[in-house]
Amino acid sequence: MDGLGKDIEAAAAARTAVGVLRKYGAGSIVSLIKRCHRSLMMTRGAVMTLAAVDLRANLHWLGIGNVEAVLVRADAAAVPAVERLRLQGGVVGYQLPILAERKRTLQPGDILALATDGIQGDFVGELRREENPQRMAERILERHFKGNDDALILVARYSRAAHE
Ligand SMILES: [Mn+2]
Repeated sequence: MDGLGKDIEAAAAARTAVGVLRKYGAGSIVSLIKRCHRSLMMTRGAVMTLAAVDLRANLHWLGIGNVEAVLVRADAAAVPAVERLRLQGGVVGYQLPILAERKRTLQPGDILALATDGIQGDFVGELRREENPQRMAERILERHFKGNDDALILVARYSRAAHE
């Protein structure tokens, strides 16, 4: 998530959303966005992208605004092998579209990266299939941090389904 603006009000909006997610984190991502929306109405609002993986290896995501989500498939021959996940317009706490959760089925080794707009958008090339996710995140922050905004990058690799 990224609170609107770059000051203490932006931080307050983001913190409010964090509190909602901590409290209701087990809920569906649609319900979480709605809860955040209600709680953030008294703040400046935030953009946010939520992603959850269920026990059937399905990645569910919902993004309002411009927190980017990129899925890199372990299988380089997959079509598409790299996908920028679709986001919806709006601001949580101000204006929500009709929420449409989306879904992809993951394979072991697939990589998901989430990045706020403090990271330049051309970081996808840094996502390498064989590398440690922490190292990828650190390198992206080093090379693609714009420097005029706060930034967050999260890189995760899906290992295997829980029932295996
Ligand atoms: Mn930002």
